[in-house]
Amino acid sequence: QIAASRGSYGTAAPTAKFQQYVAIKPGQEPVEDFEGNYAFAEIKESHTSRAMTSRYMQDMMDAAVSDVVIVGAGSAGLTAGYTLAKNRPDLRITILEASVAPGGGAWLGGQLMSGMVIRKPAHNLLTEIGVPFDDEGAYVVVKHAALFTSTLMSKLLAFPNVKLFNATCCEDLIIKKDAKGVQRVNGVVTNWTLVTMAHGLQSCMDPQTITAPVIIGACGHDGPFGAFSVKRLSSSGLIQLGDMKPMDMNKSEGLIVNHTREVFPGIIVSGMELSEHDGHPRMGASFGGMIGSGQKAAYEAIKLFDR
Ligand code: AHZ
Repeated sequence: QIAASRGSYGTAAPTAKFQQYVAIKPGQEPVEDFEGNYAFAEIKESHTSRAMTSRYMQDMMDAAVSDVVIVGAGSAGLTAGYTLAKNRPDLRITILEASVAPGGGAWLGGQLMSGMVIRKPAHNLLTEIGVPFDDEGAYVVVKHAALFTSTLMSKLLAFPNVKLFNATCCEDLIIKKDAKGVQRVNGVVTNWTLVTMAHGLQSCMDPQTITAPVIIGACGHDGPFGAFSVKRLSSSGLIQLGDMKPMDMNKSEGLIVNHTREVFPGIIVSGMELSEHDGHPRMGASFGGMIGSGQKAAYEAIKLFDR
C-alpha cells in the first residue's frame, strides 16, 4: 500500500521570518478611477521579490515529498492532473513542465491550425469543464485549441493540492529497490530548464529531487524533450521501447487509452509517450486519445493508492 501525505500548495502564509518583509501595509490607498486619478496601492520593489520568493521556496519545500509527480503538462498530463486532483483532494500533486508555456502541442489543433478535433466520448470532459464545441456526430470541434487548453489549465491550477513548476525539467528518474527487493521509480531529478539546457556550457550544476511513490510520465512522443521517462528506463536497461508506429487514427486512440498503465513499478505512462513505449500508431490531430489516456492515468494512480 502506498500512503498518501496531505497537503496543499501556495496557501502557506509567509513564515515568521519573512512576515516583517512581506506584510507591510501600503501607505497609499488604491483608487480605481479611469478619469485620470487611478492610483495603485503603494509597494516597494522588494515586496514583489519577497512575495514570489517566499511562496516559490515554500512550494519547493512542500513538493520535495509529493504523492504524485506528473512529468509533462501537455493535453495528457493536464488531463491526468485535473482528474486526479478532482477525485483525490488528499494527494499532493506536482506537475513538471520543461517549457515556460504548459500545454505541449495542445495550443493548436494540427499543422498550426486553431480548430481542435476531439473524438467522442472524450468530449464529455469539455462539457464538464465548460468548453463549447460544434457537434459533428462522431467527433466535436473546439473553435480554438487554446480555449480547451487554457480552460483545462485554469481548472487544474485552481485545485489547492496542485503545484505546477513550469520551466522545470525532469532530468532523471530515481529508481530504488523497495522493501521486497523490487526496483521502483520513486522520484524524479529536476532542474530549471535553462540550467538543463546549459549543462554543456558550465561546469557541474547539480539538480534537485522530488520523491513520490507514483510518477505519471506524459512527455509526448520522441523529440527534443519528448518521451523522456521511457527513454530513461530504456537507457537503464529496465525496459525495451516499442517505437511509435505510423499513423492509424482508428486504431491509435482506443489503444492508447486502454493501454495506459503502470509500465514499470512506480511509473504510469500516458499520452504519446505511451506510443513510444508500446509501439502504438500515432493518431495525428485528434485529441480524444490524449484526454482518455490522461483520465485513465489518473484512475490507475488512484488504484495504486487504494491497493
Ligand atoms: O515540454 C513537453 C510538453 O509540454 C513536456 N516535457 C517533455 N519532456 C519533459 C521533461 N521534463 C518536463 N523531461 C517535459 N517536461 O511534456 C509535454 C508533452 O506534451 P505533448 O503535447 O507533446 O504530449 P501529449 O502526449 O500530452 O500530447 C500529444 C499530442 C499529439 S502528438 C500527435 C501525433 O504526433 O500524431 N497527436 C497528438 C494528439
